[in-house]
Amino acid sequence: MATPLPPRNLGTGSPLSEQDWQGFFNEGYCIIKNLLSPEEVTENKKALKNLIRDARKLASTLGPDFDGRVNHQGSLFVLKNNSQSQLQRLYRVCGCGSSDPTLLATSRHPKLLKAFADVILSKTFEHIICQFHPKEPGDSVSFQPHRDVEFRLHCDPNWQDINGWGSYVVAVIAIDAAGPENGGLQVVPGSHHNLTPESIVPACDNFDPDWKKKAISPRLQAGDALMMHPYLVHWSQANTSNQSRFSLLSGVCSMDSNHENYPGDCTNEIIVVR
Ligand SMILES: O=C(O)CCC(=O)C(=O)O
Repeated sequence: MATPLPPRNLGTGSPLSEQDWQGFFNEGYCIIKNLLSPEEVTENKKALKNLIRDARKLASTLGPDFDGRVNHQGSLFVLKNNSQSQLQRLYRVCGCGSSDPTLLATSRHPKLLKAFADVILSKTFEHIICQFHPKEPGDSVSFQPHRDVEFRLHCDPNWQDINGWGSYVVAVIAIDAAGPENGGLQVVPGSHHNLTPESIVPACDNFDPDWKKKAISPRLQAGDALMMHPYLVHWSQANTSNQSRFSLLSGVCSMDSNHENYPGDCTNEIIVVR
């Protein structure tokens, strides 16, 4: 039996084809090819390198073996130091749009906002995630299998799937090309079906061996964005290549789904797509 789909009312001006849009609901993800131009990719790469430079300076003030979170420049840096107070690992920078206007603008790229409206089924939504994941060669950063809704529920136990179709979407914007060799995302198509926030159990504690067989690692070119349904099981392994995998994550939710403040000054803004 075909999976039911919501009515598509906001496709005008969206970069998603009908097939992409249906893929988001049927498979749990879709890809926007060339969301960013090569010039935009270069500009964002520069901004992210500056952010790493800032993280290095910050790390030097935090002391030996620091391992934790620090608010800085309106963003939340999550990092680990070595015994010489040097940055050993930058896990992520939450709310990174507060540190750099280019990153904020990219996370709210006009084409992306149209795509968000198209899959979140509303022109009004809340921007809660603007996050940098550096995944540098040898940094050992990996992500266990999870569904993003687990994090939404962790941040906000009163989180609600207001629109009944997930009410959250994240776009993983590739600033570097990504694939399995540099710690790219692995997704399990179709793993998002027949779930509600109430029925969610952590995917890593309830790992279905079939997921490993079904998982695919979509290859992204720099400038592409992968949009994910919040109930889709996904994970990523450490980057064992010699190529970085910089990603900028932008996530939005339906109005009234979220009741919490997210890290970073630039988050929790209400966006209205014109
Ligand atoms: O970018 C990655 O490698 C994983 C990101 C992820 O799974 C997430 O933020 O939910």
